Amino acid sequence: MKGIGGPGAARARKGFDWRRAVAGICLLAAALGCGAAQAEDGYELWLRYRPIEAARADGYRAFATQLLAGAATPTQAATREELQRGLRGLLGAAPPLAERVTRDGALVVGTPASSPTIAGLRLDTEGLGREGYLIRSVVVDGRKATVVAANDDAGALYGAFHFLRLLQTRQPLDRLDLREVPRLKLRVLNHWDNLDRHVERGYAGESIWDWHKLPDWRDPRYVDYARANASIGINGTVLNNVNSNALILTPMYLEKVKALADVFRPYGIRVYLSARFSAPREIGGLGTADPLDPRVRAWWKAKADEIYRHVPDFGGFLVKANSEGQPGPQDYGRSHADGANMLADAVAPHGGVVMWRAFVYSHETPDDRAKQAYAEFVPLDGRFRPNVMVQVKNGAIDFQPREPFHPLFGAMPKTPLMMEFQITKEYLGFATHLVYLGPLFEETLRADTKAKGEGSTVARVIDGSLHADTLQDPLTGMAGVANIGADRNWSGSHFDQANWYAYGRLAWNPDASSKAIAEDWVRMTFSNDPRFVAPAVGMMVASREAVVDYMTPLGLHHLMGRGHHYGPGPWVDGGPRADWTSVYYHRATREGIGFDRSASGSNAVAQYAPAVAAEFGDIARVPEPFLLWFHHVPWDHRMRSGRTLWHELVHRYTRGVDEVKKMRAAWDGLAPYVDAERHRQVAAFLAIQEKEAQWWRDASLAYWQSLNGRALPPGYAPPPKPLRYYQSLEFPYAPGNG
Ligand code: GCV
Repeated sequence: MKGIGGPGAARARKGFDWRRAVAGICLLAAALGCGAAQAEDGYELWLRYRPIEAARADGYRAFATQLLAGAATPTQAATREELQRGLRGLLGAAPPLAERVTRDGALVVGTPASSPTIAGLRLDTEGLGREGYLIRSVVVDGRKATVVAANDDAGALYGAFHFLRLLQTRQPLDRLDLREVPRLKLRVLNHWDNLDRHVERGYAGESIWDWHKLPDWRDPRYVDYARANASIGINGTVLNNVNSNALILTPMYLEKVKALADVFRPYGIRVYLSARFSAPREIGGLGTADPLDPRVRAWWKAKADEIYRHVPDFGGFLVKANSEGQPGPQDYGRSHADGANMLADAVAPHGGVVMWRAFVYSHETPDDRAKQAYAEFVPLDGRFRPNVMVQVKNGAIDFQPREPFHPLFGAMPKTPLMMEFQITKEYLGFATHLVYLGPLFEETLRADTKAKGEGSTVARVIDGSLHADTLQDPLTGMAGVANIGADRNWSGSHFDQANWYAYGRLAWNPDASSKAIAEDWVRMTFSNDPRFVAPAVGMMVASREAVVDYMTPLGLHHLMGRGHHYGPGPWVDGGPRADWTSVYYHRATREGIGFDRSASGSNAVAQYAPAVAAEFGDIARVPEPFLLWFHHVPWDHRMRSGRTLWHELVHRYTRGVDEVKKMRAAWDGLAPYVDAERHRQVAAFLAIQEKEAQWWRDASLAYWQSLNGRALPPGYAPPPKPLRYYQSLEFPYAPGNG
């Protein structure tokens, strides 16, 4: 591809030369100092649309000399408005609107129905569905043009955002031939937001949903939320916490839900609700919520009808049932399938779906917690209605810094499985630690379940292609537990915005590269200067491994403070449930450490396909990052590095802290390329991260030493404080607690 300043760039135009005028305005702006990096608070996310540097802007203007985009529907209007806003910001002025291509360099956006120009081009839009799009360099009536074409307004909206991204990331525009179709149908955010605006596991302030003022006050921020989501292809949002309150289903709240749905609709975003299974009792006046009771079924059907009267395109229900104390069908001796199917029948006439979570475990079940979801759900394979998806967390425990993929992936060939990732960093340093989750998401999606031989990746399970023989045209989807709150920068920190962004891009294409996504995000959010881009992306890509090292190296897991999950707590023991303690998971003794999930232990490995089970179950073959997840290992066990396990653990904890030090130094060097306001906050948060990484290392090592009685290998600094100091720390007001 050629650069952006192609032959069209320098072509003189007849009449008023708006490009020249714009260039003049930009020069004036630069002279007035507007070109300098100005303080930014992060509100604009990756949709900043800052002026393209003068040397390149003319080249880009040559590809937006006119804008042909309808506004006959709310989605078309939103698309056109976004293009005008984006091009105005990037190029200094929005191109004039036109009905026909009369100049070289027109930008034509729409569908064959909305645009006669697009209809006339007879592009091959087959297979694009409702949401796919093409971006092509074409010739219209002898004039060069760029067309963003789709079958439906939603696809054109996504294409418009993609076109803007090409400019934002400084891509060439002169020979475009892009074709994009989302691989997953439902790309959904899960807000764990309560009606009192507390966000469970939220680290970005209170909920953005101002329930009290809704429906009359619709905060303009809701539109920006919708724009940001649409820009990365997110097409659904579950408004309330899975630990749900039945009040959300009452008429007063449905009015509020309707108000939000009306704001989001033009951006292709459907609203869903977390349903409390016991709602028929709590707000319905029934004495039971038994899913097989005809009165209960009738109540849910009537409730669904009522919801659809408010929100005709309501997406459906998300349900957490019989998990962590939530009500569910098992309270009545019924199965998860009975519960899910009852709700599915209620929403089916309206085209709704049910996302039924597989995050179930009970401390009354004596078996390894990691095995319980599989044990409950695999026998139900094939027993769910077609409009039910079983929503499965990426790993079998709970969003740890590293987990092997959940054994349910690949094990339910007759049931659509939906991925659930956690974007908010409950176990990864809350908002202050810079941890880019793209590599974590990518690692799970690329993991090979081997359910049908090599190449049976998790991505192929969730996109439906792996089980195409047993599931025809299934629902497909991905859910991300949102990290969005009322904080001005949305996510609690500037770099946490990248996790929202990466989630959306990977939900669109689960095979995308997390590194390439990071690069796009860095360019859009901060700067295209290569002196900034490469080091910033480098920090992001390294950050996930760093947090694994300083929190839970080599397959350790669930070692954080009790309840709030802030900071190290490997000593956590006792309390109401063994499976909410750390000692349950690490099983460290004087002799060794780790959870034996091999055949000699809980045999959780047997839940994986035989080839994977053989690998995970063999201490000589298990990938070292999962060693202590699957095996109880003597401290003197020889690692592939030649170190003993104890030495390797000390090495990795220390390496994690060192990596954060490197991240800090790298960020310090990036000050010239970032506005001072954002630079200062990231630097301050990195300082917190370094302090807390050190704390994780020191507290963990002090605790392991108290069990194994070993000194640190030579050259490693001992923990500066005694174990009792770390154990004495308490954080009753740590944010996000449930
Ligand atoms: C919404 C973990 C979290 C809980 C969360 C639960 C879930 O246990 O700590 O806050 O509850 O997962 O995913 O349902």
